[in-house]
Amino acid sequence: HCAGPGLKRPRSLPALPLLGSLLQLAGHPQLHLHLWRLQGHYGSLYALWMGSHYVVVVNSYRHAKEVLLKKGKAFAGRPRTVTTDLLSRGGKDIAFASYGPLWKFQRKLVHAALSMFGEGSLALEKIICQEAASLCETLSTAQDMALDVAPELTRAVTNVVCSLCFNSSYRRGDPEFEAMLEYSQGIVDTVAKESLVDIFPWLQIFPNKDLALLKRCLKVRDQLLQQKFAEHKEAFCSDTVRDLMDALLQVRLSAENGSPPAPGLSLTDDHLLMTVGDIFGAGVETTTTVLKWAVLYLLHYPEVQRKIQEEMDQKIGLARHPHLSDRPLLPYLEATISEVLRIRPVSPLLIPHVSLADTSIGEYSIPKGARVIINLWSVHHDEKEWDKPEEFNPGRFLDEQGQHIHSPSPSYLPFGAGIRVCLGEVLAKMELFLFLAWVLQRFTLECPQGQPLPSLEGKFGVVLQVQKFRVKARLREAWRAAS
Ligand code: HEM
Ligand code: PLO
Repeated sequence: HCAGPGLKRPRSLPALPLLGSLLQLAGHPQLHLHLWRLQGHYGSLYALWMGSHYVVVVNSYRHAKEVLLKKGKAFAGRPRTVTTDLLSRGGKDIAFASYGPLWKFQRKLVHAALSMFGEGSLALEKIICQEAASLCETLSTAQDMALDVAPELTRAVTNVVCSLCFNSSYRRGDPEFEAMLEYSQGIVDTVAKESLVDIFPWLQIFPNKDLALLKRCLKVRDQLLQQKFAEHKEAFCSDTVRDLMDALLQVRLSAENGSPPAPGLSLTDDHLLMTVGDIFGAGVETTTTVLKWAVLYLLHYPEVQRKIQEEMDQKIGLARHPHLSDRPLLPYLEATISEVLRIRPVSPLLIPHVSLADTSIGEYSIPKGARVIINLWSVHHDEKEWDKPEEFNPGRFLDEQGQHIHSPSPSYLPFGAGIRVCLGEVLAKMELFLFLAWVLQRFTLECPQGQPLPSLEGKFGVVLQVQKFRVKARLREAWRAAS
């Protein structure tokens, strides 16, 4: 393509015909770290070829904000890939659907439904607190044992989204929940990793272990979604909209009665299913991942944990449970959550964006159809913006008066920004605050005796995963004395 006047093309990694820049990428499973390191040689914005796809990698917040905010609409597309097409039935969801009237409509619907049932509502706070209480119950029965907290955290979070999406919940050991854990792990392990099948779609004609696993997991997920869908259709009554599934059915009903999302367009069953699937999947995997990272960092930084507990003892005491309205009282806990989201971004490369027209980023020309990867890891670890970026220091998110601030640097975008910004930010922050506050009011989390501190290294994928680890939850003396 032709660079416009005054514009230049991004510097490109070496590329071979057909293979593209594969030789520079192969053998680096931690793609976010590799793309971050390549800046040293190619500068903060560079290009590469994934097979026949032209990809631009953005590592600085200025360019990231130009893509997401200033030119949000020009970069609002999504690529089609083999794995995300399987996950979303060819982009019939929200996250992996390209820009268009149906995507817009689905986003608006979910946004409205989330504000109706969720965000800020007392009903939702009550559900989260109920799950927090049940989580604390489990921790106290497993006291002083080396417990794998991951399934417990996942169940707590799952039950919140489950009640939001399906007006249902899971008990401990529920076989449907165990099945969900297994299929979701399989999906996270295989989807949207810029893996070989996504770069070379023709590879799917050969036997491929990952692709087979993904298909197997999707079959289980689809059965589960389908069953919930059938139950909701059966019980649907337009007077009482109980959850997101009902809300979507309701909108479809009114579309059938003459108000379609856009002329000639309609929401099919697949669209409804994939939309709920997105919210359910995102609702579970993201928030759980952050909670796991938070617990892991608290094991590594006991002084941070102590400070959170001191703040809680002073501001809330031990005679009552934490509420959402306590958020302004607990700036150090809020700062800790912000720092976890910085140092281990859930979505280290966001979801790739695609340019919908010839355009530019900074002084670089970008052709229509380019895939743009925003490296959030680089944005959150930029040494020009963050003092000792690898150091875990919640204090960065406090001002001189000790109040929580959004960010000390503009180089902070844990939920993305612009028209593709995360739909679940408010919900996720409610959950993170309440779950951590409830647990830390009662327990001190420790590394089991005689075991080394678990690794802080993440595992790259569609979310930045935490490696398995065990925790000892010790009931706090103060709590024991108070009750
Ligand atoms: C998209 C972060 C929780 C639903 C995203 C994106 C990020 C993100 C970085 C991609 C933005 C982009 O591609 O430009 C997070 C973090 C979370 C979280 C850090 C937890 C702490 C949630 C929850 C939900 C959710 C709880 C569901 C209720 C979505 C959806 C999208 C999205 C549907 C796709 C939006 C679109 O493509 O239009 N999120 N998220 N997220 N998130 Fe979240
Ligand atoms: C997680 C595994 C689920 O089984 C399916 C699913 C649906 C939506 C995805 C989510 C997974 C991973 C995190 C994603 C989310 C949509 C938006 C979110 C990609 C694959 C983020 C962080 O961008």
